[in-house]
Amino acid sequence: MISAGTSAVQLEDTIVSVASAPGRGAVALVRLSGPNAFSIAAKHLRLPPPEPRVSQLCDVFDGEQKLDQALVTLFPSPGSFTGDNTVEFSTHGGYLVPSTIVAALISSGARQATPGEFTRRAVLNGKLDILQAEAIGDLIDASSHIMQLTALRQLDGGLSRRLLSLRNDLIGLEALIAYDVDFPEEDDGPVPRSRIDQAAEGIASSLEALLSTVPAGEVIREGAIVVIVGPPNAGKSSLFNALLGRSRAIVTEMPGTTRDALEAVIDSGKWPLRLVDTAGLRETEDRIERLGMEVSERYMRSAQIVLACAEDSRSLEEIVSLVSSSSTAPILAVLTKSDLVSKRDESLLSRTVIPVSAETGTGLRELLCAIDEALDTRHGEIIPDLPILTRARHRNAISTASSELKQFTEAWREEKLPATVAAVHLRTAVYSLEELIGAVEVEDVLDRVFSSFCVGK
Ligand SMILES: Nc1nc2c(ncn2[C@@H]2O[C@H](COP(=O)(O)OP(=O)(O)O)[C@@H](O)[C@H]2O)c(=O)[nH]1
Ligand SMILES: [Mg+2]
Repeated sequence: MISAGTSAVQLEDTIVSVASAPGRGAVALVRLSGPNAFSIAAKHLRLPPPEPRVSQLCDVFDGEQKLDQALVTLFPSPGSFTGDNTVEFSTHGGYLVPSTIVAALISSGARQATPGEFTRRAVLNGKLDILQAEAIGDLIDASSHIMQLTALRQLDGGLSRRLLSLRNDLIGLEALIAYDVDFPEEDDGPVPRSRIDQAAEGIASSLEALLSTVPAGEVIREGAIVVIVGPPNAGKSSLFNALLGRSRAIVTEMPGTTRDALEAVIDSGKWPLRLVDTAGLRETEDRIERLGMEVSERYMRSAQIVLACAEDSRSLEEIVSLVSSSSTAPILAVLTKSDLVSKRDESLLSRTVIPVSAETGTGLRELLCAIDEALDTRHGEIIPDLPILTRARHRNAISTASSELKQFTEAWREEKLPATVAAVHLRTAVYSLEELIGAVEVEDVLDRVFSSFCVGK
């Protein structure tokens, strides 16, 4: 289990913080947690303390001065978020009221919590594992519905269970090797080599399956960069606005209006998209416009999808070939202003060109579907019940486990090393999964995980 024995973790302190975001709002949440939470709270309430887990409207005082009328709820240990005695004050919102209550509680012996300290205590008290704690951070930071779902699934323990079962399989494999080493001449014969091979292969392919979710996890977390490029005046900014469903980019009839890149998030389809409107690509002497085009080119290089836009088929071909030379991302050829396309041009439309009109809205839905399909092809479809790796920490630990397992298998198959030495690789693989879940002493892992948390969580 996790040891809490370092000075950085002062579990005996009672900590307090405003848990809601600062600013004007109807209500705010002040959280007080630790061994003295109940006695500290009692000093600021005149009524006898409320029943556990029942919210009660109480006046909150600082000495003789009334600070607020708040709903107060007591959560006795261990049945609280942190696992310690906890008091939650649902106070009136705004800048002043919650902070005066926090100040009063601090004057009675509580300490201001550090970012993520409540969740950290929940981990140290065994209420959550580290993956679940990370899921809370992800849920708070989620900017798309799929990130929200992924985080909730991880909070529910989906990824933890998957990793625990892989860890147990690895330990099973270790046991087979140990048996083989200890009793090589048993009556039943040693453990058949094929059994060990199969067990190792099964685990290796499960680890690979998890690793294969990394690119999708990255897109889910960050959003897929979808860059709109094309010659000036092609209707790129109009398409950007139409896809966003609101006016964001400046649209004019003057070529060269969009000089920088504009980015906005679309979360209406399967994948979260970071749509980028860029400056038109053309030969120019204008220094600022040239800088804008350099930004376009940079975006194109980091894009997951490029929408190559033009209003006639000849310039569309040109822009598609220009994009192919500077981006490895899938390119969707988009024929803009389709409301203006002449009959002759229409006959040229191939199935690979998506005609859209920002003016009438025609083709926008088809374009969004094509983007989702291209992302499915590139990153694999999002399978609702399969855990997805969304953090570099996960990827690193599972890569380590996978490569250690490979080294074990090679050494074992070629009988290069004694089995006991080969088994050291298995131990390292087990350790890296345990570190990922937080089943070993991992103060530094905790520090890394909680460094990005907000205060009050
Ligand atoms: N008829 C029609 N005109 C459009 C459409 N999209 C853009 N335009 C016009 O084309 C001109 C250039 O549009 P804009 O979005 O600024 O192009 P950009 O330079 O590629 O960003 C503007 O006058 C727009 O009103 C469309 O779908 N249909
Ligand atoms: Mg523009």
